[in-house]
Amino acid sequence: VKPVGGNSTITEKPLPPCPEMPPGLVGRLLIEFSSPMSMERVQRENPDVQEGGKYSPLDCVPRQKVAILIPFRHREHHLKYWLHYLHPILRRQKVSYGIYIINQFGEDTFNRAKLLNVGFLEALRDNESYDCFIFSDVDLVPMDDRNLYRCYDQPRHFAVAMDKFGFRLPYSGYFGGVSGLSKTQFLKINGFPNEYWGWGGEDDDIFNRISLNGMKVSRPDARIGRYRMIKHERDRHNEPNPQRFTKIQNTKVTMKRDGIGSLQYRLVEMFRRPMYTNVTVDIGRPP
Ligand code: UDH
Ligand code: NGS
Repeated sequence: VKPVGGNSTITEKPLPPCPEMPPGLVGRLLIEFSSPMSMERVQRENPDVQEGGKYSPLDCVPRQKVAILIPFRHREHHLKYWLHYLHPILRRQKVSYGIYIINQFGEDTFNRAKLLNVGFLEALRDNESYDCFIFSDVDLVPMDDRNLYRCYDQPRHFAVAMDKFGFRLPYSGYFGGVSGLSKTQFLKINGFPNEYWGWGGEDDDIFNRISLNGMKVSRPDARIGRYRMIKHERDRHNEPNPQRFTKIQNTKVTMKRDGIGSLQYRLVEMFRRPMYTNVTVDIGRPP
């Protein structure tokens, strides 16, 4: 108890740790993408989010600091919906987090996994104390806030029941859409592969890395891990990669040389918007 002038006192009670299961969750959510959305509205409805899309609960001490990384190029329309739905969910979940949009510079072939490797390093450069990394596609919104965006004892796959797959896992080794690894788990698998240019296979390679390093994927119950995907056409410069089938056969050999340890890129710019931090990066092009 600190005396503060006169006879008034302020009692400084230490904050409790944030609960395992936050009490303010609502469960199943109504998610739709037909009403128009604007960044102004997202900002207006999330006044407690700090510059750069950062937030920390005020009434408890979070157990983890979570960097949420989104691979990105030309999907502004999807990003508005993602931010609109996710900021309130993460707030109810009592997550301490920062949102990072990892934007691929130029128009060469897209490379999702390499962008996520860049996101890992750039988020750590921004704040050394992140200990959990969640990797989310920009077009995937959870339909239940009990699907907690934090890290677990084993690498986590969150998007287990997507609408486009009839709310089921498409195959048992599926690790796409939304996943999360602690810093230690991520470094143990040498991060993600840098050499998957174009669509497909990189998530299977990550699954292989996890298994080959003696870890096991953890998942929520399919009744809770439900997702809606914003419907869209195939992007330009992200054609299916014809090499993906042979590449995923070779993870055991390639993961040693290809990963976070061999990542090369050129940071083009980094700037903060009210609802997110943008990291624009030149990751080169396929050989
Ligand atoms: N992404 C971009 N821009 C691109 C490509 C990909 O931002 O040009 C990001 C985005 O976060 C996206 C993620 O990478 O959610 C995964 O890419 P994707 O959405 O293209 O992959 P998905 O499997 O779709 O969802 C593949 C094309 C499906 C075409 C269906 C036509 N009816
Ligand atoms: C597998 C792909 C994965 C992809 C998954 C779902 O076949 O990268 O389909 O695709 N693996 C290979 O191509 C080797 S989806 O239905 O979302 O287009 O995530």
